[in-house]
Amino acid sequence: MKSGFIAVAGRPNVGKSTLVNALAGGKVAIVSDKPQTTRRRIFGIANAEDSQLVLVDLPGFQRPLDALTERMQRTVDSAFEEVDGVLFVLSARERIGAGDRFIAKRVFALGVPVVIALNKVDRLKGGHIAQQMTAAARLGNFHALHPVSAKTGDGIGELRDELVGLLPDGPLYFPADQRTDLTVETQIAELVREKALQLTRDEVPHAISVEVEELGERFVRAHILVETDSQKQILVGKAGAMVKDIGVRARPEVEALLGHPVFLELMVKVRPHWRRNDATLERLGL
Ligand SMILES: Nc1nc2c(ncn2[C@@H]2O[C@H](COP(=O)(O)OP(=O)(O)OP(=O)(O)O)[C@@H](O)[C@H]2O)c(=O)[nH]1
Ligand SMILES: [Mg+2]
Repeated sequence: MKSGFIAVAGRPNVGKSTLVNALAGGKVAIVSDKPQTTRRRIFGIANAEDSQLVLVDLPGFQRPLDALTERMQRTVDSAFEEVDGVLFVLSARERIGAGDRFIAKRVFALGVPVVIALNKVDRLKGGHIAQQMTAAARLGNFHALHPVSAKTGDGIGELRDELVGLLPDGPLYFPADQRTDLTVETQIAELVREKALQLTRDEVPHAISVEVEELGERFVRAHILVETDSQKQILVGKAGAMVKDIGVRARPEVEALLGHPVFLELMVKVRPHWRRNDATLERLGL
């Protein structure tokens, strides 16, 4: 049995979580077009007959702005301590630049193999991909470089085989049918947050957090936390239209996760400055 842990590093929004989902063969991490979607460490587990590849999905590298982003960056730093390799994700759709070089400095100094995934190659011309691969190759002494599309699945099988090849002989760290380490409550909270992120923009997505208050047989109650009254108005929407829409979008996925129908009750609450409040962050598991 080959088993071990691969940390997934990269700038915000390059597609780390989408890639983890593709590699794990199912949704473990939420995804959005807003940067800083991932706030906590999430294991995405790719099980096979003779291997268990644990992908450590992480927040993107960033300059900390408040207690939340400080904790997020600490999560990234500490995740590098005991891994068998790093999957360094780049976006082929953006200039490979200073932000990527900053991360490269960290990951290439860890002393473990670094596999580069040049993501989002779908719909890009061959010449452009080749150029980006050349730029990516300059970042450091990589073990392998794979152009992939987490969205279409292009190159994912090859990348998974490459990563499994880095794993030492080891035990099963998780039951072979488990795909993530998140609790059911956290998975539900994340699904609700994903839908709220899809429907909001500017500063609002960053001010949203979700907490499951009650998980019953056929009933889930969750709070959508925001920081100000005006954010609350946005999330509630005209005559409750927005919060209703979030519920309509989240419920099928919550039901798929639980395996049965549920009544999903969502309430929007103001929790001033929750991003700066260590006690609240602790409670939210961040
Ligand atoms: N075209 C294209 N879009 C992609 C691909 N992979 C991810 N995306 C999009 O890129 C955006 C960011 O994806 P995420 O997976 O949330 O990115 P992330 O790196 O985890 O972002 P953070 O958690 O915020 O650091 C989403 O809109 C995805 O749909 C891809 O292969 N091709
Ligand atoms: Mg993410």
